[in-house]
Amino acid sequence: MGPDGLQENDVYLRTAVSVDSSGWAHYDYVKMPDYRWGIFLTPPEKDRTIGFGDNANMAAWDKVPGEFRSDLRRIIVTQADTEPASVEQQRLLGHSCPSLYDLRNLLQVNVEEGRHLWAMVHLLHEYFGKDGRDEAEEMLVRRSGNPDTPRILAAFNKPIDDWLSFFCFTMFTDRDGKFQLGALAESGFDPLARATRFMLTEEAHHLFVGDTGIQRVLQRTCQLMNEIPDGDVTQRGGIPLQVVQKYINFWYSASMDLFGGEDSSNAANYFGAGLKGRFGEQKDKKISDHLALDGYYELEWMDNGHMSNHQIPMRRAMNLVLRDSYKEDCEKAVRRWNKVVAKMGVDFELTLPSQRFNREIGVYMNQPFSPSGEMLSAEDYQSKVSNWLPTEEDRAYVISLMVQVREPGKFAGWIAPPAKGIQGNPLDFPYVKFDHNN
Ligand code: BYC
Ligand code: FE
Ligand code: FE
Repeated sequence: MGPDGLQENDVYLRTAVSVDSSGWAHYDYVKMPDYRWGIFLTPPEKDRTIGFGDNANMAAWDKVPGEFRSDLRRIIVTQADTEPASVEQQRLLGHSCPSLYDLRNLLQVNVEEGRHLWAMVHLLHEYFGKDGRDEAEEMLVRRSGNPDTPRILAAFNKPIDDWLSFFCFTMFTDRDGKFQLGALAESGFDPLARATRFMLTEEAHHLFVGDTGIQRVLQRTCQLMNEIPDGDVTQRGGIPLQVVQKYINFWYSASMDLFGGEDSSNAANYFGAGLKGRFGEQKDKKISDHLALDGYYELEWMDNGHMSNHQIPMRRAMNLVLRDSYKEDCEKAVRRWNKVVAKMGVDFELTLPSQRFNREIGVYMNQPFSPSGEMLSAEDYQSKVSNWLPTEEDRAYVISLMVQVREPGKFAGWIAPPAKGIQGNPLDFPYVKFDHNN
């Protein structure tokens, strides 16, 4: 279920060879089937203790604590399941890569997501015995988008048929990964903490691919807008800024759902047990209360026909707290993109939709909120939603632009080249080698 074709091509990949911070990355041509799926754990911290919850300050676990076994297994299974799901979603994109540089980045992301699955399956096999092995087998049965055996979380069943979706996914959905992995890196179950810490070092590149990918689309569109001031960029094969905004709305709202419900007893249990912390639980100076037994998170939602204020006890609001860290991170990127657009003299501002918009999970689920968070009537929402989410025509247009570009240094017309190549190599470096057979 990996990338379709491309098994025989030499790909200029980064491979993790050890965990020490200076020398873990090794760059060379590798055929994907030969990519080394190592299991990497960051070095153990001597006398590590649990950093939060009811078991705070006790020794971290190096075996599965019996009373939390099923919660822990469930967290690991949910995390593991997303990794192959993303590879399945992306498996056909190689056929329409906008450049060899982009193709290489796609394949780099794919092999690392494969490795992440391997790292999580290792935990299941090593620490959970038979039921862990059974869960690992199930992982091989589920398939992204399969109506009978879908992947666990909804965003991982949505198709990624074009590269604008791929960039939005790596920007917004991989970024959920950054925050979920960051929360698991705090775990009192030490093997999980050490595995996810190392995964996070790879995750940074996935986010880079998404962030710069969207930025390059914006740059190319603005360039076309400047060349044909009153014209329509679609006449020149560009992607209109409004369409980019709709894709952002789609993937950002789908990724918000990956944090679970706003008021969650699961989240409270995971935190209380010391299984899943907040982002930066140990390092962030702003987090000083590691018990979170006091205080409330206040949130407005619809109740008996009107919006009213609710107080969520802090531990039950941990999904929301994590999501807020995520939102802040996304906002920074959007501000950077807007600077790029403004610098090119184009008057357009990208925004992130409200947390209430287009939700399938939690307290705003299936309610007609606008991207600015306003409650609308169902009819009003229906009449406007084509301005906010990609329509069939938008998708068909974006897909029509997707043609494979294989000549080193050349880029498809809908995207600007990146600022620089990979690992000091020039843009026209053959990042993926094709011969006449493939
Ligand atoms: N879809 O208490 P609640 C990544 C269920 S991405 C479907 O609100 P909880 C990556 C839930 O199971 C990071 N069902 O939620 C990125 C529960 O069911 P039960 C992935 C959902 O449990 C790109 C009920 O609704 N990592 O690595 O606190 C490429 C009430 O749930 C969903 C993780 O997810 C949903 N979205 O939170 C490659 C970390 N949300 O109990 C990779 C591990 C909730 O009523 N997972 N439900 O049967 C977790 O920590 C939690 O399971 C979640 C859900 C945050 C996902
Ligand atoms: Fe991953
Ligand atoms: Fe990732």
